[in-house]
Amino acid sequence: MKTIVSGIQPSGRLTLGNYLGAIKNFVNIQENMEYDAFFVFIADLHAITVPKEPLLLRQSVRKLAALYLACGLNPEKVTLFIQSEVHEHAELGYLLQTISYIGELERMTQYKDKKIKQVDGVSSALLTYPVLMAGDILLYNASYVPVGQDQKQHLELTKILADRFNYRFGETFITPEPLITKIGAKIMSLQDPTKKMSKSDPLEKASIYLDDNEAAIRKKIASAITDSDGKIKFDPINKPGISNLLSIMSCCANKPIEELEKAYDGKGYGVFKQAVADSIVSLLVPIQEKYEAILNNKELLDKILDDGAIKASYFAKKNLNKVKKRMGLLRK
Ligand code: ATP
Ligand code: LTN
Repeated sequence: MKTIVSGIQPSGRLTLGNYLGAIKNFVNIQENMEYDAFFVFIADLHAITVPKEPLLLRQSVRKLAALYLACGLNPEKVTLFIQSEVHEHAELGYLLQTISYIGELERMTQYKDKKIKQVDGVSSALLTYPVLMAGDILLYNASYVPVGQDQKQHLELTKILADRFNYRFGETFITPEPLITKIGAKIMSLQDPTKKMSKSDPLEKASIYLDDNEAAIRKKIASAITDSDGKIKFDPINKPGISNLLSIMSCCANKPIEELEKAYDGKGYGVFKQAVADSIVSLLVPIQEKYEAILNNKELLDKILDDGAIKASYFAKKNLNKVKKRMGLLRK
C-alpha cells in the first residue's frame, strides 16, 4: 500500500513559499503519481504550539481548507481533514514521546529558531512538535511525505523514531521518505534573501501572501532586495536576491531557469522584476477567485472536512490499535 501524507499549519496568511514548496507539489502528486491513499490535513495541533487567539485560529483553519481546494486539491482523490478532529494524532504523538529523547528534540533547527521568538515562555509542545509530526506520518504508515526543504530534518527524525520503534517492538512502521521539489523547495524572503520566506515573518513586504492583490504583489517585487551588478544569473551564493526571483518565476511560469536567464539577459532588473510580478499575478488571481467562492460555501466546505475526518479516522484507528498492542497497551 503506497500512502502519502502531508500537512500545513493554519498559523497565518499562507505565502508563495508555502504554495511553491508544498501545495503545488501536492497537486502535482495528485495528478501524476500512483498511490493508494493521499492524506492532506490542516495541522491545527501544531499551530497551537505557539500562542494562538482561538477566534483567529478557527478562521485560519477554514481559510486553509478553502485554499487547499482553490489550489486544485480534489477531495475525491485526496482525503482532506483537520488534524484535531482525528484524535489518534495526539495519542500516537504521546506514545512516540516515550521513545524520543529530549536531546534529539533540542537539536531541531525549527525549535531553536522558534524558541528565541517566544516572549511568554516556551511551551513544552514546541519541543515535542517533531514527535507529533512523526505521529502524523506514521499513523497512516506513509511511504512519502511532500514538504519544503525546511522540514527535511523533521523527516529524518521521523525515520529514526520509526526504526527505533520497529527495533524495540517489532516491525510496525514503514520508514517514510520526503518528497522535495528541485526548484521552489526554499523560497527566500524578499527583504533578506538569505532567510526563508515565512508566514510568521512580521515584515509584511518580505513575503508574497497568497491573498495579496495585484498592486501589493507588484510593489513587493519592485522593492525586493537584489544586488547592483545588473546581471540576471542564477547564483544563490553571490546573487541570492536575483536567484530567488528566478526560482519564483521559474515555478510560477513553469519555465526552466536557464530559459529565463537567456530571455532576460541584458534587459535590466526593472524589466525582469515586472515579468516576475506578471508571472505571480497570473498564477494567483485565478486561485483567489476560486478561494472566495469556496470560502463562502460553508456547507460544501463542512461536508468535505466531515467526510475527510471520517475516512482518516478509519485508517488512524486501525494503525493506532496495532501500535498500542505492540507496546502492550490493549487488553483485547
Ligand atoms: P511558520 O512561519 O508559521 O513556521 P511556514 O511559512 O514556515 O510557517 P509551515 O506551515 O511550517 O509554513 O509549512 C508548510 C509547508 O510549506 C511545509 O511543507 C514547508 O516546508 C513549506 N514551506 C514553508 N515555507 C517555505 C518556503 N519559504 N519555501 C518553500 N517551502 C516552504
Ligand atoms: N511541521 C510541518 C507541518 C506538518 C507536517 C506534518 C508536514 C505537521 N505534520 C506531517 C508533513 C507531514 C510544517 O510544515 N511546519
